[in-house]
Amino acid sequence: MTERTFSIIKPDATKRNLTGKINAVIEDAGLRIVAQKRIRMSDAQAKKFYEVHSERPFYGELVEFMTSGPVVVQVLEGDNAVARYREVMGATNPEQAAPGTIRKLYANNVGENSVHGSDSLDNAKLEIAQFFTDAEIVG
Ligand code: RTP
Ligand code: MG
Repeated sequence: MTERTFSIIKPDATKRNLTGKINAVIEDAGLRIVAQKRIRMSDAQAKKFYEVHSERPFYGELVEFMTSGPVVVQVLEGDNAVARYREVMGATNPEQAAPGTIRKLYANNVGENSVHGSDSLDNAKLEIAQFFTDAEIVG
């Protein structure tokens, strides 16, 4: 089934000028980038986005990291896009990520792990709506 998922290229990756290389992995995996913009996330945006992790010990560090530099927010479209992109990203910890995945190729560590991808179709819809209007998504 054709789906849309939400992606973020995180500050560790934009800092190292890896946007194009990450986009190549995404496109080579058969996902289409149907919306994309480079933004600086505000503290309020990052706190809201990661609200599910607000009780976790790494929450403060995570919000600080996500606001530490530019990010590229994206909408990806394709067959089973949510699960497919999770595969392409690899495990949260790059040491456990499979060869060829974005995190294996580029992530610094479990926190600075280069990309975010929605973990369910419902969350994808909520996350896309936090950053894009319908008119900004061109399928
Ligand atoms: P994401 O939400 O960014 O796509 O990553 P994920 O599903 O693979 O991992 P999740 O458990 O949702 O964690 C969200 C992000 O929090 C940071 N994190 N740091 N220091 C730590 O132990 C730790 N654990 C998670 C990572 O940036 C992770 O992607
Ligand atoms: Mg997650």
